[in-house]
Amino acid sequence: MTSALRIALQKSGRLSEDSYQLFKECGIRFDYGTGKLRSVSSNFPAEFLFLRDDDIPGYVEDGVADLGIVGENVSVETGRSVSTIHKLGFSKCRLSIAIPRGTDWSGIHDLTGKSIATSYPTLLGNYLKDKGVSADIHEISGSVEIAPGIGLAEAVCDIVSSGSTLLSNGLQEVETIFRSEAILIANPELTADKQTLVDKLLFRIKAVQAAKN
Ligand code: PRT
Ligand code: ZN
Repeated sequence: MTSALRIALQKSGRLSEDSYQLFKECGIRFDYGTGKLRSVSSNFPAEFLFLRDDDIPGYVEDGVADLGIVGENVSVETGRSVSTIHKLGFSKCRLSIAIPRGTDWSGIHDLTGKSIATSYPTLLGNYLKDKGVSADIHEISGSVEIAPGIGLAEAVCDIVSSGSTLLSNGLQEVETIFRSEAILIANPELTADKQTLVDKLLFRIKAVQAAKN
């Protein structure tokens, strides 16, 4: 007998509702939002695990889950060995550098020798290295936008969607370093049986997306 696909979804956050809706539109039913941490689908061979988004790439790399939905920003930042098998088109955002409003800006080299607060040290570090800029990356796990105002850093590098959080913290966006959306990731060594199930699922996802365009 084929074992069910294990699919890791964000428990509660910006990816959760759209991830659930996607499976619903694919005709795959499971309990969601009940507080349970796992749920077996009643009409597709799949079991869903509800986790923090940051943990999903690791679970997929280790094979605890076969598939997962995360932001591309998180997948790249964690650097886990997972395959990106499909872009899902929701939870779009960008990772941008921002500085206090009114500060002069002539380009990324202005950050040389400055300190930048971020929750994305890998993505930022790679970008700065690529541009030949040497700056001090200060890693913090949340409320990054507050850092310049309290003297913790001279700039920030954070996720932006509408831009209103930057605005209300007196910051201006000066450079976008990465564009992200929700992606479907997979363990790179799925069994042939599981790959057949993934292909079935992808076929449905593509049909749902095509119907929307
Ligand atoms: O609890 P858990 O760890 O699972 O969730 P989380 O709090 O780490 O993540 P969550 O739910 O906030 O975001 C999940 C994913 O959604 C991110 O990894 C991104 O891929 C994507 N996403 C899309 C966003 C945003 N839009 C977004 N606006 N993630 C975060 N934000 C934050 C941003 O950090 C900033 O504080 O929203 C604020 C800015 O929003 P604007 O609209 O004011 O610019
Ligand atoms: Zn998270």
